[in-house]
Amino acid sequence: MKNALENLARPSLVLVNNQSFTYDPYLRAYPQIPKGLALHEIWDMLIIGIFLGVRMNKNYRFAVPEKKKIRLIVDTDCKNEADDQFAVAHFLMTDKFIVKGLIASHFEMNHYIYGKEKTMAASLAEINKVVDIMGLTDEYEHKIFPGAVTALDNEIIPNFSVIAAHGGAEELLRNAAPKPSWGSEFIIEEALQTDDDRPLFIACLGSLTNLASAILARPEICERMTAVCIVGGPYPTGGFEFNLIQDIAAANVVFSSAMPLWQIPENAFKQIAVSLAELQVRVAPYGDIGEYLFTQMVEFNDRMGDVLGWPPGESWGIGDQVTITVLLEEGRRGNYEWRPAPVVSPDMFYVQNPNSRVIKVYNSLDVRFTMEDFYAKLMLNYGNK
Ligand SMILES: [Ca+2]
Repeated sequence: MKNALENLARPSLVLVNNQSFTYDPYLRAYPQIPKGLALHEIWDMLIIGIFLGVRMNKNYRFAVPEKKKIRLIVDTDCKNEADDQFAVAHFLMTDKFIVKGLIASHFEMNHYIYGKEKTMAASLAEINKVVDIMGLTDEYEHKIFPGAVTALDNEIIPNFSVIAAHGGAEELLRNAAPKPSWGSEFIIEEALQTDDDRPLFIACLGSLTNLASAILARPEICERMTAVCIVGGPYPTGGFEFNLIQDIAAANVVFSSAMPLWQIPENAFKQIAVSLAELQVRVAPYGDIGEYLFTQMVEFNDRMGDVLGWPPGESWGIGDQVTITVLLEEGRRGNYEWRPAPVVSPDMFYVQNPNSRVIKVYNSLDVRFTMEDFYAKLMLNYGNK
């Protein structure tokens, strides 16, 4: 297997690699977005922007009205299995989204391939790889950030029963400590900036550590952005779910916070099922990115050949893309309900917290809308390559 860290040799990330992803809150040494630009730099960016715009949108015979675009941060455990890569490609081909940054999440509860405290680095390398293959390296060079290496390390979980008994969002937030990273710092920076008042969303496709850390460090960001999270088992009971087990404490922070939350639980996100034959026909022929998305999924499927439980063999629950679905579709579709945010128990069951705020919980998602939009964008942007 190729070393997942080799892609970190890109100049903008050498510092990250050398520092082994440790974060020094005093140095604040994460890649800075330039605040002031010389005239020739602005001209260069305009030329690059025009070039990229033509390349990415040359066959879109429509334009998304500027006022209907949204700012977006994508937080992804990109190398965990094989579907985040599809979602990243879908986000970057969608004109409604102004992708301000991509953050790498850890998946430490599934560290067996990459090793302990190396899963975030694997995600970071994979985000860079997908962006490079799509030909967008220059556009996103300063927009890809390492997240936390491990989950929150606080005492929320052991204290859960006490916290739940006291109805406690406030107690949860008081007991939790953030795990700062360049990713969580970027969330805060983007949420608190005042230059662009278009709505800000964060799509969380993996563990919630980075979002929870940002909330704990600067709770005022909750008034300035909305979270769309693929997390949790089906209601009303909950139970095991992969993203949730990565950091149950972080999920409790997000549920208990004041940030508007659209939760997509497992019974909803698993509805986006595709077959490998479908992907061979609809994805693999379209550019280097189409070939990569398909082959990396087939390789992962082969690697898991002796694991009987999952994946099923020739299909995939391509769940991460539902974050795109809910941000693109009409809001009055009625495929969700409003529920009081629960507290999550150590075994991932939902415990009702009658004092909590309400969150939007999706119960169904449109597979046709999701996948046809993705296939069409892939064909329009990479059909001749
Ligand atoms: Ca994921």
